[in-house]
Amino acid sequence: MYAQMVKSEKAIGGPELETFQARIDAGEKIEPKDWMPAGYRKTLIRQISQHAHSEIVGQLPEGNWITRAPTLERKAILLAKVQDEAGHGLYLYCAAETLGVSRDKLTEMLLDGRMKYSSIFNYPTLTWADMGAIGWLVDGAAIMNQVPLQRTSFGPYARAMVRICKEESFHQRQGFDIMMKMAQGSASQKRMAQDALDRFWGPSLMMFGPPDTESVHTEQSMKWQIKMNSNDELRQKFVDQTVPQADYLGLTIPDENLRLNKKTGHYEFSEPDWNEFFEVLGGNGPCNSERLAARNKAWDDGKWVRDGMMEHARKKATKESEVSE
Ligand code: BYC
Repeated sequence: MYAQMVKSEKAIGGPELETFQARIDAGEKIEPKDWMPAGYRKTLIRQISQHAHSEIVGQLPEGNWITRAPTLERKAILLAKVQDEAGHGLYLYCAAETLGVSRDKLTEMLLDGRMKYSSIFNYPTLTWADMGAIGWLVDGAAIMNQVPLQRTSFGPYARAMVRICKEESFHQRQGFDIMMKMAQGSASQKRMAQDALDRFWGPSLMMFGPPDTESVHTEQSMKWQIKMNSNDELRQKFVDQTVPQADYLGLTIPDENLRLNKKTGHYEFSEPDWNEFFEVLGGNGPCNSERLAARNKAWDDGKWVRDGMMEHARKKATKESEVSE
């Protein structure tokens, strides 16, 4: 359906499409009221809302550890981080709404499983070291993907990304700080840190999406500058950045094939388990049903608040219209 839509627009071509592409190639921002191809709008809605949903669902694995943080300071930091993720979700839903879709509709599509969120959040957080691994690796991967998106062609998305990236870099540092503390701690703390790295390494590589050869959207999205890099380019950058950090921590990346290719200056590494990735995308990851159940419960439990707010707004509007008459 998506491919068909894009194809028919290409077939139609025409001056509008050419002018649109020329604006993008010249680095101009596309704003919500500007003309845009239906496929561009649809791709943005899909990507921005998948990103927004990821921020919201992403609160769950870390939220799981707020009550069990080892110190008051760590608890305050984790609480602030999880709140930041909620804020990121809100900026992104607002950016998506400028494209003519309502936040309620997007939420409905997340809750009934029609829309995706990042695969990474379907893995459990088993120990406190996982808070370190998530900050270091998951936020690290997110930054790698999102820094270039500050230059994406759609204005509201690019602007939302500026603030998100600032906060994500704080998140990444707090994760690295936890890992450093654990890696330099007792033998059992170091084991916990290594175990968290072992479990989160593969899923973090999967965050960048399938290999370029299997990516459905990359080619068109890069042409429209909705994506600035391909999945494999960003995955490579992430590995190149992260391996020296693991060395610094004294931890071992769980990949026997990992080696620096001196000629290219890049690390060679094993592909993650792509069968597992597609299983997780299909709803069969370790925590998919738990995550969706938690979001559905939150939505149902919040109904009385939404109803109360709507009623309050309705009464206020009625009163104001009576006064103005
Ligand atoms: N998980 O053609 P492709 C965060 C889907 S970080 C789930 O390459 P695209 C956070 C893809 O949607 C995470 N689904 O797609 C961090 C497509 O399916 P549909 C969020 C995935 O869109 C820390 C299909 O596979 N970040 O929020 O060109 C704390 C084919 O893939 C995944 C973003 O969303 C995945 N890992 O590229 C808290 C960044 N990978 O839609 C929160 C913005 C692929 O056709 N998004 N799929 O049914 C992007 O940059 C791109 O959407 C992706 C995928 C790189 C993720």
